[in-house]
Amino acid sequence: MRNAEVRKALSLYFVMGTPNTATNGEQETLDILEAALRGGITCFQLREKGENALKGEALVGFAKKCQVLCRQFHIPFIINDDVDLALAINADGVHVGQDDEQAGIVRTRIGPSKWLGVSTHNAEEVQLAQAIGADYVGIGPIYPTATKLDASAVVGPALIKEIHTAFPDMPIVGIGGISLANFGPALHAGADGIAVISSIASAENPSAATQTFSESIRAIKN
Ligand code: 3NM
Repeated sequence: MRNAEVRKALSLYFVMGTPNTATNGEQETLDILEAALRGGITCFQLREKGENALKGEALVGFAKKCQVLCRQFHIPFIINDDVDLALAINADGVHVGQDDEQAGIVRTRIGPSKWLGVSTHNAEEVQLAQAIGADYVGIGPIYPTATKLDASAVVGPALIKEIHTAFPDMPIVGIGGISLANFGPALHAGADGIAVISSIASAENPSAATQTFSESIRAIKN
């Protein structure tokens, strides 16, 4: 049940923080999130990272506003790499990378009911994520990305296929450089969905871009 719910939520997974918007502004970020929710995203991760990222009380207040929007649309609200924040506002889950707080410790801290996602780049990391009870893994970067400056080497859709074959029960989302022009191979390789930042956050019309993603993903999955 949970596995199926997670797989469904991974379909079109939008990731964003205020540094991913043109003005770095809270209202612009909320407007884009609302547009993406209207367009049909299936999960949202607040990833407030980088030089101009919100911190402290400002971050808590902003995260709550994002959470309210996600609740209106019945979409899971995940916090990137900040267990304290996720616990403080009772987010639906936490996502961590390999350089963040250790996933096993995060699982213990958040308990069994919140979702835990882990960014992975090879089979060994997926094995470990599975062992500590991750609900899904992110695999990337699928293509070159300018959004994450410290992204590791491009893995391509081939790694999704390898992981999907070796770990058939593990829900997978592909991330990194994914656009409307190139998202198909990740799904065909076995990913349950795609995660994007710039293809929605920097789109001329975020709602329309989301809608196009949503319809195209549905067409491939059905
Ligand atoms: N994680 P865009 S790539 C947040 O490879 C993130 O784990 C990655 O941004 C990974 O959709 C990435 O704009 C950036 O390429 C994704």
